[in-house]
Amino acid sequence: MKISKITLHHLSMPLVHPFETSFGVETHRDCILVEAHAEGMIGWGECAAMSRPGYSYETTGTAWHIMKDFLVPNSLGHEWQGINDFMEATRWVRGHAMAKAALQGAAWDLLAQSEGISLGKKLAESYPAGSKARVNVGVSIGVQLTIDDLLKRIQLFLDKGYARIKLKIKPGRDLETLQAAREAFPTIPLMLDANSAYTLADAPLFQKIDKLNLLMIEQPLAYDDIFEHSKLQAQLKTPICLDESIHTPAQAEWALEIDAGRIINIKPGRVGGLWEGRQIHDLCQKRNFPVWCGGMLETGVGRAANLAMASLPNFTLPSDISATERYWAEDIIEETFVLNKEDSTITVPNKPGIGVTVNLARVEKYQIKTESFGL
Ligand code: OSB
Ligand code: MG
Repeated sequence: MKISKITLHHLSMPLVHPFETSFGVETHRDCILVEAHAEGMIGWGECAAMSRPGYSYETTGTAWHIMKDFLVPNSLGHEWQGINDFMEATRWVRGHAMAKAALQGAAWDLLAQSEGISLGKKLAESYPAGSKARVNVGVSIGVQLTIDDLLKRIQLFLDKGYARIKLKIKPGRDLETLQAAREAFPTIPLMLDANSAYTLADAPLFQKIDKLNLLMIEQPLAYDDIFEHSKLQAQLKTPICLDESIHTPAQAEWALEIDAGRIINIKPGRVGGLWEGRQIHDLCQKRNFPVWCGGMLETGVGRAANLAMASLPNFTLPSDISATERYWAEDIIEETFVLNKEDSTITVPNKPGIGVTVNLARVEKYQIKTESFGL
């Protein structure tokens, strides 16, 4: 296979509801879509980088630069067969996982299309159990203005059928909020995500949170740490889940080795791509640690790829892959992802490739910048 042309699309899409985390409030989601042409097919990938370097050092600006000046020129005209072959041309680029993952995503879409199978099937081809048709999902709720607002929002999503609720916390909006949620909903699968807003000096706070019977505590400490997470995990019975801290399969291995956490949130963008995400899935499975797929407020393109990855057998915990309506009044794909209320799942696309159709008119509507490379 040879990619002859790549178009980058920088979009800015209005979210249906502002999303507040410990690193800021998002009312719009900027993203870059990669449109890769090869042999009469078009493959799509989505770059998870956000407009500001709050979650990660990558931004839509850095990703555009890295793709335009290095990844795209090296990928164009490069003859490849499997995905490892595709990655060979850009392996020399250090870091910039989200930029790389976006291009790798488009390559996976092309690869699965060329074989006439869904991305889920393609990713699962070497697993005896194959891939799942439906993926367990939950919902991630941002920091709300008041506890009352939060309890209403939890109820809203429970009524829609989401079985697992994740609450964002930040300093000053943590213990009291979590206690109120647990008191109002004593038995639901509940978890928190601190997005690296705390330090080891906050261990006493987490010991109190430890009593709330949460599913997991996601990324309490620094985005580049595993050492202090291991010190904190030793003081808690609730499993720590690592998100920001894990950038490579090797780091996942080290974290499990030192008991820095007992669950890993896999985001293909954060770890460099679906190939790396699958590696982490495999190594966790070997050690009997469960994984789940995190979300980055993706459009339908990124969500379709996340669903395919989360259909692998060891994605046993509910993923942050919610229905289209939770994010967008109007998505840029034709399909709408809906929650299967009876079992809190979303059905994995089964058409060839990522299995969704991009609506180019809507891409154009939300586009703030575009550039094409190659012929
Ligand atoms: O930490 O998991 C996170 C969104 C943007 C950046 C980081 C995170 C999130 C979410 C949203 O929690 C998950 C979703 O897409 O539903
Ligand atoms: Mg997180």
